[in-house]
Amino acid sequence: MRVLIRSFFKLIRLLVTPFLLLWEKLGSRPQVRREPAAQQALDVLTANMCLYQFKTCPFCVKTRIHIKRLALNIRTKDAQHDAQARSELQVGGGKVQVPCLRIKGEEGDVWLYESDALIAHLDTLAG
Ligand SMILES: N[C@@H](CCC(=O)N[C@@H](CS)C(=O)NCC(=O)O)C(=O)O
Repeated sequence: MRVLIRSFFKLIRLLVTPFLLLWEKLGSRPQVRREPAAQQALDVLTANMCLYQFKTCPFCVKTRIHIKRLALNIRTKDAQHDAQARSELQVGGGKVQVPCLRIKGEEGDVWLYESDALIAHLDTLAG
């Protein structure tokens, strides 16, 4: 029974994946254009950030689209297939839940979970 349920969800995921990726492709155009100096200043801030994510997680797709719309340059790590990234997230953040934004700071890193909170944080950052 368990195998059947697992296979069912795997099938659903397989069917939904192309639509998720299409949604990301179509929705990812930058909607912000900054003066080079302003973009550079933001790039300095976002250089300390890293988004831990899964390629086909809908919450991650939503977050990646938002990041691209805000024209933010934030590195991503695949916590699904990259064992090291997964371990960093588990150890540093305390749980494997994506998306999670790691913000490196002098007094330690902040691990920001929950896509809505993360998006709100990035909106504030981008002005
Ligand atoms: N409320 C969370 C939901 C995030 C969530 O459910 N993420 C799933 C992937 S879609 C997850 O991290 N699952 C952990 C796992 O599969 O190991 C958000 O908006 O970020």
